[in-house]
Amino acid sequence: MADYNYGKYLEQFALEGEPVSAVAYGNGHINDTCLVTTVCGTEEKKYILQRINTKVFQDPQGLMENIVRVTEFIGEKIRKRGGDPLRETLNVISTKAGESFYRDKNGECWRMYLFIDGATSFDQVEKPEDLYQGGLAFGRFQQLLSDFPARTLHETIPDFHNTPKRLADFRRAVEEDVCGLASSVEPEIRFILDREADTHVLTDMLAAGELPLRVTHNDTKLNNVMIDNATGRGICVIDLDTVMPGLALNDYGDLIRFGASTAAEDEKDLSRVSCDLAFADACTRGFVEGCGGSLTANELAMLPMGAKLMTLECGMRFLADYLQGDVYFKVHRPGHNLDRCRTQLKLVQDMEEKWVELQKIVSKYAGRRQ
Ligand code: ADP
Ligand code: GN1
Ligand code: MG
Repeated sequence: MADYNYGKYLEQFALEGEPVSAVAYGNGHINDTCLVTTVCGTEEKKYILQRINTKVFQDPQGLMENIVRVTEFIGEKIRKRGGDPLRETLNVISTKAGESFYRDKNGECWRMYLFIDGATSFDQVEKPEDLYQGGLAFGRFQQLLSDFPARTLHETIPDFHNTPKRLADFRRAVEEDVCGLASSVEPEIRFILDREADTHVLTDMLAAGELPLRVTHNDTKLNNVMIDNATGRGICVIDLDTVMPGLALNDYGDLIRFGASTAAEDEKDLSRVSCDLAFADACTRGFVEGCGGSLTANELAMLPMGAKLMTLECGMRFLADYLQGDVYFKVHRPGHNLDRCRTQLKLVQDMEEKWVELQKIVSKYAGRRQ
């Protein structure tokens, strides 16, 4: 966002105080995020300004409508429970015209949130306790939305976690091979195609009525939870762009994909990448507890499959993007998406080798759910 003149966006919003700085912030792969500071008398206020990625989210109006409704719904519950709705949910700052976002004359869409101060979003796991807290926060988030009218939510990215559809998109990227890179990544392509039978296991169960459709977050990376610096508690789930009807298994799966990995998502040295069972244990304990006994027997039984499929799906999305010339995920170096794909495939392989242990972890917490 370095080239933007933020002033003209900031003046559109109903902020407290005068903006004094705006700096690029965070490590998301999708939106452009900026930390804004204002001064109000002797007091400083902080906000988040984001440019919504409208290539990825093509209906910003529907997306913001979802976010406003979901955050108000959660905020109300937090208030009733005596919590702090200014820190325990995102708070959208309206524009001076009373809108939830501002569309500039070039069609770019901007939104603002209150900044959640005194809390950290971890890009890399530092300790299992953070994973437990992350799992707990995402499980609770799903619970808080269990009585939200799911059908009234806009589907912000259609088929977002439809893994068979993702595989079809991946195949097309390989066949089209627009950058002429496919022959250099044959082992990775083969690894993915060899697992075709797995890709539709959960969607088949959903279609057969064996898994429930819930309101889910759909992007449950640890860095989408704010962990309170003082208490160590996961206080707020952020990055709500993909909240829509989905599978609890995908939220669990993405949590494990990112949280149980021993290395960064873009680690180049694959010998450092594996699925850590203590990390997986902490994520599982938190998530199952956070869901508060609501997961069905089928959901519990399929949790390891959720972890494997979310990781495989993410791997194929990174590789498809590499083959298509890095058009979706932000990249910071040549081959970045390929490096990311390779970590995901390494994790899938490791999960397959540790399948029995992963099932044991799930059984341990599944038994305690009532
Ligand atoms: P992306 O979709 O690009 O991942 P996010 O909404 O997750 O965008 O924001 C990117 C990062 O900005 C987050 O990982 C977090 O560090 C920070 N962030 C976003 N919203 C807030 C907020 N309200 N308060 C504090 N930090 C935030
Ligand atoms: C993106 O927005 P961010 O960085 O939290 C992506 C997720 C991927 C993730 C991989 C809308 O998440 O689906 O799992 O990168 N979000 C979208 O790190 O595509
Ligand atoms: Mg994010």
